This record gives sequence, C-alpha cells and structure tokens, in this order.
Amino acid sequence: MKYKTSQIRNIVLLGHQGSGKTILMESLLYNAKAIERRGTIEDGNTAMDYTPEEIERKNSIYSASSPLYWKDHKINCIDTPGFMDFIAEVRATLKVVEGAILSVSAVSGIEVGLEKVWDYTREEKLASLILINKMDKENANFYKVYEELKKNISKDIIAFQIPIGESEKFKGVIDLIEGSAWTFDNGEAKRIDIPQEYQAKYKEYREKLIEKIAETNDKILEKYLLEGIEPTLEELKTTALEAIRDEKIFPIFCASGYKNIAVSNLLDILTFLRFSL
Ligand SMILES: Nc1nc2c(ncn2[C@@H]2O[C@H](COP(=O)(O)OP(=O)(O)OP(=O)(O)O)[C@@H](O)[C@H]2O)c(=O)[nH]1
Ligand SMILES: [Mg+2]
Repeated sequence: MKYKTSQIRNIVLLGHQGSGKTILMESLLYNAKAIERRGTIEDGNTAMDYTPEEIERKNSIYSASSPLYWKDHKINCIDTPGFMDFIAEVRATLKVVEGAILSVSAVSGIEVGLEKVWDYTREEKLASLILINKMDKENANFYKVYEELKKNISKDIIAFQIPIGESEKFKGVIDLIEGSAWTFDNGEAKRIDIPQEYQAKYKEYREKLIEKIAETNDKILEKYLLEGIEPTLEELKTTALEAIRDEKIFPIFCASGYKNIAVSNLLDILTFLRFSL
C-alpha cells in the first residue's frame, strides 16, 4: 500500500534511562501486529534492543526504528537510548521526526534524562506528548507526577487522559476530550461507561483541559468565557491539534507498556495528530 504524506507520522520515543521506552515499543509493535509475541528486557528478546551489547547491558545503546501500521497510517517510530553517554546520538534523530513522545516513569517522575530531552525538543521545536508510563508499577502515582511536571517542566502541560486505577489496579484510561473510558484485554481496548466513582474527577479534569485548549484560541475562549458556550468536540479536537503542533500545549497520556494497557489508544492518538501540515 502506498501512503500519502497525511497518512505518515515520523516520531521518536525519548526519556530518561529505564523509563520504559523499549518495552512500550514492544507493545506498540505487538498491537500493530509487527511482532507475534512481546519480548522482555530480562529475556533479552525485544525487537529494539537486539545487539549483543544491549542484551548484555539490559538497556538501549543505539536508536532503532520500525514502522507501525495502524488504521491506514504508517507510523515510523524511533526508540532511543536514555543513557546519558548516548544522548549525542539521540539529538541527531530529532532532525528527522515531526513529533516526540517523552516517557516518564509514574513511579520516579522527573529525572535528569527527561529534563535533557525536554530541552532538546524545545530547541528543535518538536511537538511533544508526555506519557506517564509504567502505571502498573508499585507506587505509581499519576497525579503526583503530573503536578511535578506542571510545576517543574512547563505550565503548558495538560492531561488529556486520567487513569482508571493505579499500580496493580491500573486497568485503563478515561479520555477527557471524547468523554470515553477504556479497559484492556491483552492490549485490546474495550469501551466502558465512565465508572461512577470517576465522574467527579472526570468533570474536574475535563474542565481544566477545555479551559487550557480554549486559552490557545481567542475565538473559542471568548465564546467559552463570555457566553459560557462549550466548544464542540470537533472544535476541541482541531484547536487541540493546532495547539500541540505549535507547542502551546503538551498533552499528558498514561499507559503501561509492560502490561500493554492504553497503548493502542496511543496509536489512535498518533494517527489523529497530524504533526506537520
Ligand atoms: N512495571 C513495569 N515495568 C516496566 C514497564 N516498562 C518497562 N518496565 C521495566 O523497566 C525496565 C526498563 O525498561 P526499558 O523499556 O528497557 O526502558 P528504556 O526507557 O528503554 O531504557 P533505556 O533504553 O536504557 O533508556 C525493564 O526492566 C522493564 O521490564 C512498565 O510499563 N511497567
Ligand atoms: Mg531502551
């Protein structure tokens, strides 16, 4: 199949060492049916860390890439090493992509490697999504990491999703724009009603998101603030897309690469995000 430019995405996975990029890539590849089984770092059989040195050291040394075919799109995705000694190589890859996913551990939060790649992506003016990853891990804390990111990285970071459960109870996400909730079975998304106990949180975070998106567009802001008219779903999506592209906002998503939870949503989001015009 031939892909038009509008169906192609070129993106890079960035983040501190051990923030889960290679394992996330494993789930992305699995969902896109590029591999039949998901490998692990411990077994040394991941698609991206395939060199003897990487298998031996149990971390990425080289950038590796693979296309992901998803819903009539071709997403070229580069997995990069987070280890500081190899960061020079990472910088070069930023020249050939249009967007970045910055992986942050839901347990460790901000680490020096994240601060580095954040600076690089700003220098390169790359549209950037932030993924609060490893949501299944003991002591994972989405809200703590989210607040920390807003305070110390950028006030323009804003949640597009909130998690359903955390650590061993992490089972899915609520999409704040669409107003939908999702749980996962072997990576496959199943739509559910927003659970009753999440209604208040959903409303609170959705309102913050709408406000933030509206602030990037005078026309929508005026309607929203002065006339109290909420933007339509279409307006929200278009305005969000432009704001992400212009680096006015940096959306937060959450997932567990290891358990393959909310990874297929990420693929959907990437097909939606036309980074370049
Ligand atoms: N619980 C849990 N563990 C994870 C997850 N993702 C990765 N891990 C573990 O965290 C460790 C590091 O994962 P990697 O995927 O190699 O991290 P990375 O960001 O590619 O690391 P570098 O390539 O060194 O920068 C491994 O032991 C993984 O099994 C996750 O979603 N949940
Ligand atoms: Mg890696």
